[in-house]
Amino acid sequence: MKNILVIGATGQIGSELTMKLRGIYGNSHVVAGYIHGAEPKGELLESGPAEVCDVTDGAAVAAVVKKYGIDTIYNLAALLSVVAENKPRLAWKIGIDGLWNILEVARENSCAVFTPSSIGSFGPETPADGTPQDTVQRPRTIYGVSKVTTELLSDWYFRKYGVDTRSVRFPGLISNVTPPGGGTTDYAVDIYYAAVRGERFVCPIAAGTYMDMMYMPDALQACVQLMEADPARLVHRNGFNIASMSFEPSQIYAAIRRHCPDFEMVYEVDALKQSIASSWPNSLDDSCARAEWDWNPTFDLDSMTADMLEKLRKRLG
Ligand code: AKB
Repeated sequence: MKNILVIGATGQIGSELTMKLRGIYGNSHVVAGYIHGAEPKGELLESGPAEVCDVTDGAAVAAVVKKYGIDTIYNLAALLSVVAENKPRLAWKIGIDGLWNILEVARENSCAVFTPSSIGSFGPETPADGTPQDTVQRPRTIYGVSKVTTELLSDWYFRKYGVDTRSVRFPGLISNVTPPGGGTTDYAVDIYYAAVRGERFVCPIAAGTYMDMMYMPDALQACVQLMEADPARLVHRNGFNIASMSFEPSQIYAAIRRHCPDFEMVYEVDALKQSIASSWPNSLDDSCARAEWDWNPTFDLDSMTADMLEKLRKRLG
């Protein structure tokens, strides 16, 4: 990788990934792509190039790719699961019509492409525990349908045209920098903000609902490590299962209570979020990622909780 374009650079993953990539490859080699209304600010804006880059406008993306001699695109443009369920046409336009544009630009300009998939690509018929890499994918959400399509279309571009497409299935991502917006797993971020602000947390997900989660530093490492992996070792390409922890609401609550003994949580289950969460696996088997590109996460629930609380306390006071 020499010249990288991050599309969605101001979003939950993009804001941190762009800075990590600039740290590795040099500030001037990583372009922050954003859309109007989500302009970069502060360090993200000042440390390197930034360009308007809307996935629904293929010609504009191609112009940025040519201008900077881009060879690698991180395509992070997407609506998360809950928002997508309420705006299905827009979710498809960004997730799939947009992906088509990106893959065409990549084909014409010899770029590698990373477009994340998700645990949302699975459905209720998928084996819920130790979900295998290659298994049933019959999601019930438009988000999941678009993620399965993302995996298949990306694989097809690799087989048909040799475009170097690679991706992981992200679990719920937990970060202390940019909050997520409109995901089913967002509760696992919101709960830390409530704890640090001294507020009672109202949990929208029912007790006993397990989902895979991951701390952002491990997720960023996965992106970089997969894109740097030796292609000769890759049996799979798009949609590697990755995992580092799986928990249900009372377990994250208990982990936070060890630091904040007065913290309170009550349940007020949100029907849409719960129906999505119940259709997703409990825990993925990530042995293919470990074998094919040495995936090896570092944070578990307790070490993530200690770090999240420390960082949020510093930032929020
Ligand atoms: C969501 O909840 O929609 C996302 C995801 C797991 O893909 N965080």
